[in-house]
Amino acid sequence: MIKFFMLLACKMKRRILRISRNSLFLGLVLLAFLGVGYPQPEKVQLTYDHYHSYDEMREILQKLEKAYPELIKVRQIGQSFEGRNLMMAEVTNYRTGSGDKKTGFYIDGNIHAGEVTGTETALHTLWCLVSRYGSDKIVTDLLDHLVFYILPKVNPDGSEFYLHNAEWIRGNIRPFDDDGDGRMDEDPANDLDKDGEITQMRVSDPTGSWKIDPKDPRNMVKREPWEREGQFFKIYSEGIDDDNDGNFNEDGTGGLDLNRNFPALWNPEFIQKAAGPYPISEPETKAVVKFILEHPNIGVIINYHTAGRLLYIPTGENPRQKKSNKEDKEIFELLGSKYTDIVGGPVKLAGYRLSGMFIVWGYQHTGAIALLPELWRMGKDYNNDGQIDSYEKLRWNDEVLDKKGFVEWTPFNHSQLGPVEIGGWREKFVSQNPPPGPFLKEICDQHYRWTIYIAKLLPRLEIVRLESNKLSEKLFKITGIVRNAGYLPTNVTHQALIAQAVEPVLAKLKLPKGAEILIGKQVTNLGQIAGNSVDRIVEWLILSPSSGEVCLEVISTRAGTSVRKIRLR
Ligand SMILES: [Ca+2]
Ligand SMILES: [Ca+2]
Ligand SMILES: [Ca+2]
Ligand SMILES: [Ca+2]
Ligand SMILES: [Zn+2]
Repeated sequence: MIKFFMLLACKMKRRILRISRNSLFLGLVLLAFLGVGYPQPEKVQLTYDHYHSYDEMREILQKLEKAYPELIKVRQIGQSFEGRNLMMAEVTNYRTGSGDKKTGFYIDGNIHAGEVTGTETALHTLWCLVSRYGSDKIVTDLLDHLVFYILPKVNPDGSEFYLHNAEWIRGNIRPFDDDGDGRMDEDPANDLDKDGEITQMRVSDPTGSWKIDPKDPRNMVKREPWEREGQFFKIYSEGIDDDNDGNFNEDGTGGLDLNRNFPALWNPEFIQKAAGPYPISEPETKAVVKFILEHPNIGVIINYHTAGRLLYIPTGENPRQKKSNKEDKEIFELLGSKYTDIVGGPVKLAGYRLSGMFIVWGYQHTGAIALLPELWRMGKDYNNDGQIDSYEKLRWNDEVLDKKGFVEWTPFNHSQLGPVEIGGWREKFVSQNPPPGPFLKEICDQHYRWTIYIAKLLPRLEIVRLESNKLSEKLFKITGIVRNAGYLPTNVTHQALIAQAVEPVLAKLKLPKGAEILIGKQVTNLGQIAGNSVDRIVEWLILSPSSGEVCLEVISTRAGTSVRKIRLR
């Protein structure tokens, strides 16, 4: 502790020396500040130069919690298959009330093992929120009224495996029979050329269906059906056919897809591959579902993925009535168009072709605004036609990545295939995730800005006035004026009503001892209150022998709780 203060004093001294003119005054202010016993927390730095491992993520969360104890509480919401704690940061200004009394905004990343950009985006959002509290007016206001639940790694086992092995992985780590041959994980990829990356192998073969692109020999293109002359190739993923079934790398480590394991529109393996034996069969998905159901205040769910630079929104379909919720579709479209403005990517509907998806469950079963941004798309659309073709990718590799994103085809003597060439795109930190650095930072910034935009639309219950009028001796008229000061209704979505996920807004009046209500109810049901709507007026007639205090508490599942007191007079 003493060391900490000495360090701080040293820093202060250096700062004071730098300031020339008003140094005495400022110095006094700073010393007074120190003397009162409010040392400024050591700032926690967040870097974008690499992808954070599970331990590094945990350390960042713990450091932030230590630096901003009035804004963050870190907790574990469950454990992964391998026993890692699923670490979540709850972020709100605790001085204005506990999290469960505020609208909840849930954010997670890295449910797919390799989509580690989601972890960084979640950490960046967390870091921005706490480090800007007090200096940024909007963030300050949001943390005073909302609670963010941030889970940077839904699938920490898969994430660790992805970050520390050459082999690619999508699901969790639990052994899984990808190819249905009755054996689990029997043929993983192998980094034959030991460059830390699984790329591709091309093998000259007259029956092959690929050929070298004459426009760029790095590129492989499909052989035309009529082509007889020329050199043709077969392409395999880099590795050995460990089980000699003729396929390469068809059953690697793990394989169960956590984002097909949620309890909405779930289907068994023979319909939806990698869905798992039953919904929330996995500890990771079960923990997420349990947490969300235990926090009915959650009005928004953002589930970060990486492939495509686009936003998936729910269709807005209401499965009970087999029709779309018009008002919800409009909200999704609004958030989608804002996504396109800020991030630059298109918006797609998360159709029901894919079963057991988190956002479909989040929307249909809990009525949350549930969104799935795909954070990254490699390459550059040089001719602005909306597509990035292989030449644009290669040009981007040459000009922007200094040719480091593509492994040049290099001869290799394969134990089963004979002479092959190994090469192709680097998958992990070029194709699936951006190379660390400015690309990553930009993605984090853009999605943070979009998150703030959504947060600003959330409902906000306020008691704008509470009045007491003495009508006669012992007789008082109490008037409360209640407002939803947000844009969205107190139920957030229409689906929340269909799914019975929200309670009506209740106005509860607490009276001083011996008082009784003559007209009005102790608990008044205000139903749901639309955003930007006319104020609700609640009135009571009270008989009270003494001039005590009345307290009005207005409670909503997803629009927060507001409390106000007044003396009878
Ligand atoms: Ca197998
Ligand atoms: Ca497997
Ligand atoms: Ca390799
Ligand atoms: Ca095989
Ligand atoms: Zn994904």
